[in-house]
Amino acid sequence: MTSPTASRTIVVGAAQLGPVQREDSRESVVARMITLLHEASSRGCQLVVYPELALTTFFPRWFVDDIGEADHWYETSMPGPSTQPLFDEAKKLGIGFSLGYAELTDPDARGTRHRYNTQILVDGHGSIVGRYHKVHIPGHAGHEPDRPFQHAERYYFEPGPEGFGVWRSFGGLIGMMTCNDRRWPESYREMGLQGVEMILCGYNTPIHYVPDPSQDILQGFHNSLVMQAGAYQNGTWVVGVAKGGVEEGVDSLGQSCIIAPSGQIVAQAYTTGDELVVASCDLDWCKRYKDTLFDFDKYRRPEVYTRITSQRGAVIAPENG
Ligand code: CDT
Repeated sequence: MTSPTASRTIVVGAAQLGPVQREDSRESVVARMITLLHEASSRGCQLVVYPELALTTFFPRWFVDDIGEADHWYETSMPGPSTQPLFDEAKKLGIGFSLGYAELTDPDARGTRHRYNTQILVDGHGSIVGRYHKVHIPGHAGHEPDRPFQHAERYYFEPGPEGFGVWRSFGGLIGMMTCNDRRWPESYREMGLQGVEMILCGYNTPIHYVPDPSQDILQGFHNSLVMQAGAYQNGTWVVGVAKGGVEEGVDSLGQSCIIAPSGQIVAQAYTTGDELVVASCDLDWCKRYKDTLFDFDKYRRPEVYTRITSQRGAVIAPENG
């Protein structure tokens, strides 16, 4: 693997946000984000990572019959009027950032406007250098009135068609994924196969999992389990950033954390509110795993992994004999 030549250490801040209520304006959220940005600057951060759908409440918890009624939750430009101050302040401080938001695109060649759960990467000069559209969209597409709250992401967002990218930025190879993506090994491996050295992941995870409440007490365990495994198995840093706390009556997991390529958590949030978690991340640490136990070129066997891309659901093995 060839490495970029710039500094190999990134001081990164995981900027966890506490709840954003339905009535909270984007301007008030951006003000909170700028407060965290100033703290990040005083603690030497070069890159700050904000959660999924950072600018608004997690609106897929409500269903509307006409999706047009939900347009106000989406951004039609980035930066837009309410996010410009964040871009301006970050540029002034020379800090890059990653931000999750709901995107409503301009019409494409067929006149279709797309709705994506989007995450962007902005460099220290205020330029958007990477845009990612969430691939694994969880939850349901129709109204399920018996639930205590909806998780209608499959109604509000289409899955990103581009897959997982990795961008040369901040002196390294940076990838993005969003929330549910972190539970799927394919997300990490797609980026691992592009040499990723740091994956940025925002999330909103309700503690109550409606289809199977027995999983509720395991939410924190599963959160760290998947990100620690993904980091180790691909020799990459992972920065997981929550919107936590009780938002519109729904209790959401905090536990934002920064994970080393060894799989060890090196820093973790201890509140469920606005909190900055900082770590100094040596990207060369990735090589200890990428060049040894997880030397993909030497040890992987893609010729026997054909089901992974040819098949979606499980095809149960036939009975013996
Ligand atoms: N936002 C998001 O992707 N949340 C999911 C909740 C899954 S339950 C429908 C997550 O994986 O945390």
